[in-house]
Amino acid sequence: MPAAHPISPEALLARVETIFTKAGVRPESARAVAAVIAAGERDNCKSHGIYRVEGCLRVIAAGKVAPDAVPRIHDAGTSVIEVDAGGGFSNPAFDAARPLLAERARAQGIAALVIRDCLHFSALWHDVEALAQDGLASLSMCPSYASVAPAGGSAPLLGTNPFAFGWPRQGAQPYVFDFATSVVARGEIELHRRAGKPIPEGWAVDSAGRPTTDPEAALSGAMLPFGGHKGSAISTMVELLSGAMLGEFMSKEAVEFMGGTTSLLPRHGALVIALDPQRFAARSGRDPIAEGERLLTAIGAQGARLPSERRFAARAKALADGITLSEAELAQLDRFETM
Ligand code: NDP
Ligand code: PYC
Repeated sequence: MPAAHPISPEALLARVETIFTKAGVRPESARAVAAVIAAGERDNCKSHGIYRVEGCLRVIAAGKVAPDAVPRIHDAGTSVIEVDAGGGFSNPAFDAARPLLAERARAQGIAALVIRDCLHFSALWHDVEALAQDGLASLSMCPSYASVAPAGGSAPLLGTNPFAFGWPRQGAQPYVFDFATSVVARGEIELHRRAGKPIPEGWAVDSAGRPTTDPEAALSGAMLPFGGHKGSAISTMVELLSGAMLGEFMSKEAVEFMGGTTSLLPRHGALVIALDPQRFAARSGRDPIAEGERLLTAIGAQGARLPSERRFAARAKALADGITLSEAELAQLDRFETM
């Protein structure tokens, strides 16, 4: 499909926001959901960019997300803050609780945010990057829906369970990594299916447990964890900490709640842990950000790139030149706007 003329990040945000508002999402939530989708497209993270609009609309139509839910914060003044998304999208719930999370982390050194009962479809870097802008380090994780076999197994049980980390830097973009604990995000395989392209070997097995490069067979089979038993263990940790520990759905229950299909998006909880590096380092007399900087600079000095560098470069280009969408993507936005 030929590329069409570029659209500015703000214009894309406005278009996506309009689509969600028209679909009945309350304005504050439509803004938060559109912001994370438009940011994904701006940063060339296609698996969680505008491709996700269609999936969100499908979940709204299926009645599996509450588009008018208002996030409710429960704060007992301790280091654990809860926000109940009320079956709505996770993004407005995070936005609502972020200032309190940051304030509590600064006051106590560490604070955790429990997001309850949310429809979670998005990339996690958005949240850890925001906390890094608040001067905080953070970890973020959530289950997804059972689509990944544990290392040594061949049937879907774990989710693609994303895990992200953010670290603030002075005078530079924060250090941020954010990855699915499967070899790639499921969205990546869905994009290959859509483009009619085979997937690389090692991403998935078919329903008989045989290695496959066919995206269709991969989606009906099982995806594989990254790094064999290591990724499998991190994925299991994500299930335990952000599923079992919170009393929220794990990935198997999330897919069951969606009627056994991964064509909708998963509903479960999420956990975000924020840490104030200055509080942790206070008695050492050393500056944690400067110490961190020495390491990050040394990594770069070896010619290695830091995670998110590609993303930040894509962002700079999009801010300067706009975002180039294909004719098909623009046509789909047109269609959604007139629905
Ligand atoms: P990628 O494998 O594309 O990237 C993972 C991370 O590694 C990024 O931070 C990336 O930075 C970095 N990276 C990639 N290549 C290099 C390299 N050569 N050197 C250094 N760093 C590198 O992501 P995934 O496919 O695993 O995940 C994509 C997204 O899917 C994530 O944002 C995740 O949150 C989301 N997701 C969401 C789920 C949900 O349930 N909500 C479930 C699963 C995934 P850079 O971006 O700069 O390339
Ligand atoms: O891409 O793996 C994925 C995913 C699952 C839920 C949202 N994104």
